[in-house]
Amino acid sequence: MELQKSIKTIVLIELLLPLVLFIFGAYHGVMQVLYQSGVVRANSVAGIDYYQGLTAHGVINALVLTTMFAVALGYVVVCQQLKSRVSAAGGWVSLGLMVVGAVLAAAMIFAGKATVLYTFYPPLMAHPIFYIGLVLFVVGSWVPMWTWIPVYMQWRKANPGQKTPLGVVGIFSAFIIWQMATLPVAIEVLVQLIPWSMGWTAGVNVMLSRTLFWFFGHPLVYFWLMPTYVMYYTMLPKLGGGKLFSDFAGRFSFMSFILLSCPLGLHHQFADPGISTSWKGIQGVLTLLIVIPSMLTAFTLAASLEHGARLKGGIGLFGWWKKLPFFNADVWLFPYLFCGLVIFIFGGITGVVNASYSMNNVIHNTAWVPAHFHLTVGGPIFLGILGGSLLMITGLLKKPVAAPKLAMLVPYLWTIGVFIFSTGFFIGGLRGEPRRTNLGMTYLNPASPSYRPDWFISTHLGMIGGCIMGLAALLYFVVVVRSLLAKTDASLANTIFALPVSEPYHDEDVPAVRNFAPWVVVAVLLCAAAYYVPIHDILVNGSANAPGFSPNSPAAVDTVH
Ligand code: HAS
Repeated sequence: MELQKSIKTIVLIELLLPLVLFIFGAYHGVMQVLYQSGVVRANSVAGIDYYQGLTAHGVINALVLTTMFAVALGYVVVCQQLKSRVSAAGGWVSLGLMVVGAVLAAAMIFAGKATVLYTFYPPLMAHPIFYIGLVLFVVGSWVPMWTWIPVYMQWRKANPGQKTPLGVVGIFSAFIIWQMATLPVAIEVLVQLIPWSMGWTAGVNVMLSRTLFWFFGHPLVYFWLMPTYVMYYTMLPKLGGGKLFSDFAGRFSFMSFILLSCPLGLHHQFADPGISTSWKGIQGVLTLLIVIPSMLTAFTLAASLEHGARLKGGIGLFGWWKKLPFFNADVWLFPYLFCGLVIFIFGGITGVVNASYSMNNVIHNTAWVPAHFHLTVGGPIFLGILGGSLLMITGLLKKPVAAPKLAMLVPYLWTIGVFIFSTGFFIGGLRGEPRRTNLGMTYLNPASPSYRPDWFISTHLGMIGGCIMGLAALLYFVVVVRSLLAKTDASLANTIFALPVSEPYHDEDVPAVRNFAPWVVVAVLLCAAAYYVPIHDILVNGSANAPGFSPNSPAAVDTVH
């Protein structure tokens, strides 16, 4: 069924607007590696200083692009797979709130009044409008699921006994995680940060806000991951010429993420004071458990790809790989998903290193951490967003993908870039290179007493990789703009746009993964169990409330009004 007209317009705005913002996000990414390597030795370029640029890079790429894509994909999957219409009014309200929120937050960042990085931890203080923008953005992103639920309930009534389509399970799992995750950060922003930035409270309990942030921050990464996992499970096997090896594996992975995404944010706080080591240890173990759905995904997708390749005549233990459509421009989407998987192998392994309490001591707050997350959010998720956006934009506008060969090369170029970038950052991290630091001004400045020539190679590797990633992003924009300018394809105009959906090879029917409710209940209980004591300890043992700071000065600021 064709997407209803208004929802089509909403989805297109949700895909195109963040891509426009991404031009700034990508530019500031390239600027980061230039500052880091000392190629640019300055505090600011074109009136935007280092930390402002880093904040824009993180907020645009990690918060706005990812969330709007999740909502857009959610609309298309829910409407297509449930063959239903959804509330257009809800869609406009959601879009309006997200756009106003994103614009307010971006305006504060570019005005230099919200230089607080994407984690906005206090005591760094932003202008209240930045926090209000974030609140509007998040509330806007809540609305779509509330409008999808009645549609889903009607579908269940009309289709008794039928399994919910797998893509819908993935989208609902993502947004359930999002609802659960955003409650603690809503408390942080509404109760702590807005009153503090307004000057109504003298200080803020930094430990509490960091803990509330990471209660949100880790499930956030799985919210980023889920739309790409939906594409992996529902589209990739078909693009590879085969079927999804196990339908149950997909459902179980999605449901496990609901269960395990939230109660483990303390692994970002292993180095924080005020939280007992036992609770850090417990959440560390839970973190290792969340590797299970991803390993299950790895084996299931590998088996699905093998199935497709063997159907096409692939033989031998490894010979079947040759039959996958790596360089077939007709299936240009395949490399976006496949390269993401290859990158994620390394993102996953380094995640396990991070989660290991003792090894975390070596890498925490070093360049290792951005190396890890560019192999996760900057790898599979980002490539999924690029590929998925191009597919939906051209599909909904009934236009051909201009330059499909170029479109196909983008993910390979990005992969080369991100591997070089991360190799440099991993090596640097192990040598103590700090993250979030304008190294060119001090450590890589031969005139400085802090000069560290041993960081030259790692930062320059990062710079080369970052520039290749910038080039890949540029080529992607060439494809998008050329596709937008292309004429509507007459043959496409008469066909209904639909996302590819893989059939299952094993279509198991396991009652445990048919219903969300038990998973949500256990997830809420697990969160309560994992956070009750740490938050209680922070509140009871207390810490002096901190005044606000800006990253450029050691002196406290009253407000940034
Ligand atoms: Fe992470 C820090 C632990 C996954 C993102 N992570 C971050 C930060 C971000 C981030 C943004 O425990 C920095 C936050 C900040 O600013 O401070 N992370 C993990 C673990 C996992 C993990 C255990 N992270 C992610 C994902 C992210 C993400 C996903 C984004 C979406 N991470 C940590 C920890 C820290 C951290 C600590 C704090 C560090 C510190 O000290 O600050 C796991 O979920 C990973 C499981 C994944 C796998 C990989 C499965 C592989 C697959 C591919 C299969 C390939 C196939 C193709 C089939 C086990 C599915 C075959 C092809 C062939 C060629 C063979």
